[in-house]
Amino acid sequence: SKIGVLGVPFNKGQPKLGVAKGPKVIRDAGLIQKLSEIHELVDVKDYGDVSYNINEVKEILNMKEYPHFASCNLEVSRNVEKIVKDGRICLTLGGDHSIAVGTVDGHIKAKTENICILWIDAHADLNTNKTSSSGNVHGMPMALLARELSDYWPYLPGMDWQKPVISIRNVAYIGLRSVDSYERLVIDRLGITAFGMEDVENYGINTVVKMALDRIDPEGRRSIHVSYDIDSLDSLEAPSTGTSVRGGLTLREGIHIMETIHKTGRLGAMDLVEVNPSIGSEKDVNRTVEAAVHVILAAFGHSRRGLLPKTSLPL
Ligand code: DIR
Ligand code: MN
Ligand code: MN
Ligand code: MN
Repeated sequence: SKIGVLGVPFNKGQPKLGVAKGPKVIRDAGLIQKLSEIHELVDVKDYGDVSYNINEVKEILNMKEYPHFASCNLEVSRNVEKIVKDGRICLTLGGDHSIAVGTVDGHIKAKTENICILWIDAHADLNTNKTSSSGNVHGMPMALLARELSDYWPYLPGMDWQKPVISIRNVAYIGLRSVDSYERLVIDRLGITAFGMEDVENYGINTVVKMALDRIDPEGRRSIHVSYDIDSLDSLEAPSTGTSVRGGLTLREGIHIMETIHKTGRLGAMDLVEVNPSIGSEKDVNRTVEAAVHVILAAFGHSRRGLLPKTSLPL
């Protein structure tokens, strides 16, 4: 398979600056080399980091750093669209989760709308500027992407390129355990497919992923976008992230999700966001980055069963 890696060192969707160093620490852990070693057929190209010029658009009430958010995501969308059109699965390294507006938009533009989204997160990221109590844009990307929520937004200058064409029926959550009250209302009213930690306990992770895929892509012909917030994992597995919540997915469950997605053969794009190396001890950071790398390698076909040797030994 062909992979394109894109870094987005963006931190303005939330207040903790270190998340901009996510792409660097994940690359420094040897990601590109490890991807290319999964098996002979993997072809990895690193497209480097996104940079952007700030467009002077007006501020939006209760959306902190809105002009940066709008400007950066336009560049993210252009880059992801190009990488997917190059015939590669686009792996975007964040940065905070607000960059998923651009990654999903770019994926949609490259695949002419025929996509579905698996949002792996402790949080629903489904606030609008009216419901958010923090004003942090990383808590809003899913609400910006969903067609059914477009009437709840004011006009957003500098975001005309972003069309909310994805239906919330083609979106599923896994890992939820910190959902704000208006987010809960939206999930219930719109009947969004949302598997919280209690569902992982009730059904097990294998059944949860299968049920999620069955809901968002019943015919098995959509390009799958996985937006993976590292805070979906338990705080013990991924301590170095801005809004960690205890009682989350184990790394085994996190890997299992991506192995299952890999087996569909329809992964189109993946985001790995919210790794913040400025949080916690050196040991915490290494543990978090290692977890991120494991999850990514599983997505691109690394097998825990091991591979047979390439050449046969004269045994
Ligand atoms: C909260 C936290 N729901 C907010 N969201 C986070 O600020 O809107 N998302 N941490 O990742
Ligand atoms: Mn998130
Ligand atoms: Mn989160
Ligand atoms: Mn977060």
